[in-house]
Amino acid sequence: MNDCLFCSIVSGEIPASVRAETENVLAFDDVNPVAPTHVLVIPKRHIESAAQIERADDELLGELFGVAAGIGMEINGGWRLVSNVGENAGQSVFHLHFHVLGGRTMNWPPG
Ligand code: DGP
Repeated sequence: MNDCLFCSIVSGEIPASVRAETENVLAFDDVNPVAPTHVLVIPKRHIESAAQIERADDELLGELFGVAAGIGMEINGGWRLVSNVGENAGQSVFHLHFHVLGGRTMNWPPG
């Protein structure tokens, strides 16, 4: 999609520190980390947010969660998986992404 930051990372137009890649999924370090490990896991195909996931995406979702869990399981002490949907939740990039966060104690409820 034109003008999408994460599509530009997928195409290589914008550089990123890639942590994992599969056929349909890319994982890279968040440019503004809020935890010692802060990796973004995205589908290479443009999907606006978790609200736009469809049943036809079941296999893609499995791939996304598989990559996220692979990163998370390397973090000692546990990890958190977050996807912000919409502006009130703090979504700032409108290309579906899961934050894998770990390496510090997390608070609940989140702010
Ligand atoms: P969210 O606010 O949930 O939509 O998360 C978007 C995240 O994307 C935010 O934590 C910062 C990150 N981000 C924004 N621009 C870039 C970029 O150019 N490169 C990388 N690696 N991450 C970015």
